Amino acid sequence: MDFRVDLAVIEILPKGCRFGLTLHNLSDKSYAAWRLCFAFDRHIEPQSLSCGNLTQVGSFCTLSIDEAALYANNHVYVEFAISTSPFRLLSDGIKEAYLDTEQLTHLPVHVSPIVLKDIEDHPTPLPEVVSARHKLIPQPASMIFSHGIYELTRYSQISVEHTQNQPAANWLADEMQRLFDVEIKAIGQRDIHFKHSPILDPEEYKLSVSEDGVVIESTSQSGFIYGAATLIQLMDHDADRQTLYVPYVRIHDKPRFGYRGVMLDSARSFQSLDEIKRLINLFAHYKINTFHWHLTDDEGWRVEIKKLPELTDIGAWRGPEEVLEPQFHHISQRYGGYYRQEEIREVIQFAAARGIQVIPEIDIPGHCRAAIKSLPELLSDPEDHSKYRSVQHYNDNTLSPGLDGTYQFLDIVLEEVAELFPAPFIHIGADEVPVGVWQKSARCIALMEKHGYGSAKELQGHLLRYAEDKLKSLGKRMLGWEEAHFGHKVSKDTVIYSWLSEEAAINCAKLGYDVVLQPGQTTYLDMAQDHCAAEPGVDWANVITLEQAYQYEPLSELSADDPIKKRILGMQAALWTEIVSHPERIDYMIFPRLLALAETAWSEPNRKDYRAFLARLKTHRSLLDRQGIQYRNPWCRTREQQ
Ligand code: TNX
Repeated sequence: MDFRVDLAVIEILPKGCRFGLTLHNLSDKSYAAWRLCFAFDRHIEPQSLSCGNLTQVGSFCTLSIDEAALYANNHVYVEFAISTSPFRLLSDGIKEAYLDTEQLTHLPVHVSPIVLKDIEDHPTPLPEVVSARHKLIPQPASMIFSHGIYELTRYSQISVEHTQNQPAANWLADEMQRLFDVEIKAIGQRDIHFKHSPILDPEEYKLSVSEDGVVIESTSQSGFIYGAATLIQLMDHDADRQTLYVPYVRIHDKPRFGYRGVMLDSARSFQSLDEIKRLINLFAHYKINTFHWHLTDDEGWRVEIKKLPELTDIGAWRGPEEVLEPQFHHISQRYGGYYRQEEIREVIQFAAARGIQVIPEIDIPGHCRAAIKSLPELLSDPEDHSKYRSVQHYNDNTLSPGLDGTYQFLDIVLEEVAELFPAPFIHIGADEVPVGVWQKSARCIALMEKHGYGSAKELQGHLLRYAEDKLKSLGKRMLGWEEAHFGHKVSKDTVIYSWLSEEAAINCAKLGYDVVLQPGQTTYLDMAQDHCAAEPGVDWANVITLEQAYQYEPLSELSADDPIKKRILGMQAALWTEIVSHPERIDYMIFPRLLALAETAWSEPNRKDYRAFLARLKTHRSLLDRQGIQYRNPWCRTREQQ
């Protein structure tokens, strides 16, 4: 490559750090005019630049130095600073870069790994464990093994007592074929029998394996899926004989929490439909029952809205020639995509067949840059002169409660989304509304005066209350991040997803809200997995080791019988995807930490034990390997270099 960019931390400041950036021209050609475009996640302080000009929109930076030509076999050097926490991870550096010159654009630039001041390499020791006899995750409520094994072959058959059990039986047959290449007939004799048992709770199931075969008892589709998931994990495969062995066992199991979710951000990085289905299918194996789909954000609008095609014609794409600037990765190309409504229906059906409900998130009023840039006539107010900067460095990403267009937009979007997703919930985001929004908007000021509001938070509450009422009229309950209750306008019917801290969850529960726990410090799968600079990820909330993910005990500071706990619907793991650009990285960030979190969501605390979990995980790896999952193997450190 003709160009290379080096970035080095040259000084650690009391808050932040200072960098030296060197752009090398390794070619024999000189360039009088040039600009370097690169992706960098932190806000560069404009006044800290030692020379040249720098613009930054989100993570997309453009640097030019009028007075410095880029001579052949020479370099230019510039310094700048950030004022957020210092860098510890290599993945914090420049992610990608390209060069534009007078004649040529998008010239590839090699990015060398960032040179950090101190290289952290303190891997968390892993307790020595012997592989467990079985590989069940999450741990069932009660399980008694007895002597003997039942053999399942290509000639084995599944029988169902009730047509309602058929989807779970089909899923089991499909998974046995996919995982072990053992094709099993879905009807016939009772090798595996799905038995309807109305005395069980909706998510409860029983599984028994004996010389008479396998019986899965439940009363609901999800209970049968959980029984099937458990059965799959109990199977040992003999490839030569094309046989599966299942130990004799009696299991009686039910979940600790009714809500066990995974949130996936499809806005910052776009995943194909097949990838979404692959993930949902894997989640079903760990008895996850909710897929929270983050479909809109500053960097992309991913859900087709038939009445507003601009949202996806424009807002689903970013790139050097697009309305939305490139961000994070693939920066020299057009990047993006969206899900057509019929594709979303397919995903919903696919998930439902695996006991998983799909909850969409339309993030408002912050995180709306893709929508605003797609529909400027409707959503942007030229007379709003407010100055703000969002956490992700945008100054134009927030819907205005003072514009009629905002309400028209909400009506159309919420109507179509409510129609599309059968779940009785819709998540409306409400996180990270930047400080300073709406302050210099005549329309917003007038609205505040009309209603006697004293703060921007009340105005935010006003807009969210509108969304809540609209959703109620459409038969849906509103869900929102913890900021949704700011301004005290939404009703207590809103469910709060706490992400900043456990304390916030307790406060919201005390205020009377139902809460889903998703604390960044223990459930964010985009956080790095160990105290090593080479670990991919971010660390603003924490470094989350497997042990920390496992040891998370929801609301541990409250006593077991504190009535506040009744307000906790459950918990959720989240994968934000700013730096998670491809399926291998998704696997690496999700597995095995999701398994640890899934066990906390499903199993009662007295059934949990980290060493015992590790022992099961050690055995469980064979199942992950069988599927080619690119997980972070805690017993094989070299993978961390990936
Ligand atoms: C915070 S959690 C966010 C996301 C980012 C994430 C990165 C929340 C409601 N907002 O917008 O992607 O941090 O870790």
